[in-house]
Amino acid sequence: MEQGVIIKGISGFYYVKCGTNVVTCTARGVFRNLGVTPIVGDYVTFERHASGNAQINAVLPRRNTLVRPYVANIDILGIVVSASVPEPDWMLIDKLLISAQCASIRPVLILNKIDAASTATKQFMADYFGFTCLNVSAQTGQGMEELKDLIGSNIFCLAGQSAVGKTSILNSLLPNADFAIGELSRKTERGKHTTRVAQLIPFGDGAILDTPGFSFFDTEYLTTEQLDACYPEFLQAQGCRYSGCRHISEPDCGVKELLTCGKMSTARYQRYVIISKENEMRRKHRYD
Ligand SMILES: Nc1nc2c(ncn2[C@@H]2O[C@H](COP(=O)(O)OP(=O)(O)OP(=O)(O)O)[C@@H](O)[C@H]2O)c(=O)[nH]1
Ligand SMILES: [Mg+2]
Ligand SMILES: [Zn+2]
Repeated sequence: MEQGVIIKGISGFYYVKCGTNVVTCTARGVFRNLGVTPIVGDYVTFERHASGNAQINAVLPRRNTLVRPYVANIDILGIVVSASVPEPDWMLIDKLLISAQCASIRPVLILNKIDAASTATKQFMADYFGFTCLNVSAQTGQGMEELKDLIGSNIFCLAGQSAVGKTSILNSLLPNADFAIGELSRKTERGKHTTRVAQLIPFGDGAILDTPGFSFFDTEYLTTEQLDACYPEFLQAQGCRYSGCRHISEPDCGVKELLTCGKMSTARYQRYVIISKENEMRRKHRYD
């Protein structure tokens, strides 16, 4: 039995990196019965058969799993935001921040295309109190040294909307890489989903995962406490009159006081309320 890490999966075939080799494996039928699908980032054991086929036997316990993008065993989630086009979807960004933190993955915000930045987007980034934010440009190379330092020996996953420049960043970090990048649609100024599958690429003592862009996303079911723990802003709050305060319509709410004294952005708070209500809906449906 050998062990390796899945670097890519395409229609039932898994590419497993084992030392310097990459072995193409299928997964045993038993996975389907157990409802376990091996995913990129998984450590697996596999066996080579005399026929030349190789088969994954087991997925080793995961340190963490993300659903969007669907990858495992990540140290840092690099949430890539475009400083120009496509226009950032801040709700998607907030939800990605939440999902990373709930999976005990450190999120960092990477503002790419800083060479073509709109002032509005730069201002919105200031709303993200308490998170690491890096300004970079895959085009000019600005900020790439800092990004390299940040990646270090970590497993670093790039995530975000289509055409924010995830693959461009990867190409810029790897001197000889030439992964396909895509234009934006001229009419809609949106991405064309150039990267189709997640891929793990060794990088120094760590690795980078490039993933397909997406625009729709729901967080896992969360309690108010779990959700609140994802907002570093709330740490500055003085406390709420009611325990179990949802910070929506309750009187003497410490979180709402943050808004009046400018310690939390109104836009981020408004999205918090939407996410909180979505979670409440899901909680209700769970017990129906
Ligand atoms: N001005 C500018 N354009 C950039 C920069 N980085 C990427 N782009 C452009 O943005 C477009 C999309 O880049 P990609 O790297 O394909 O974006 P992606 O996030 O990988 O997109 P998907 O694979 O579809 O999810 C391309 O036209 C790039 O040339 C940058 O730093 N500055
Ligand atoms: Mg891409
Ligand atoms: Zn409150």
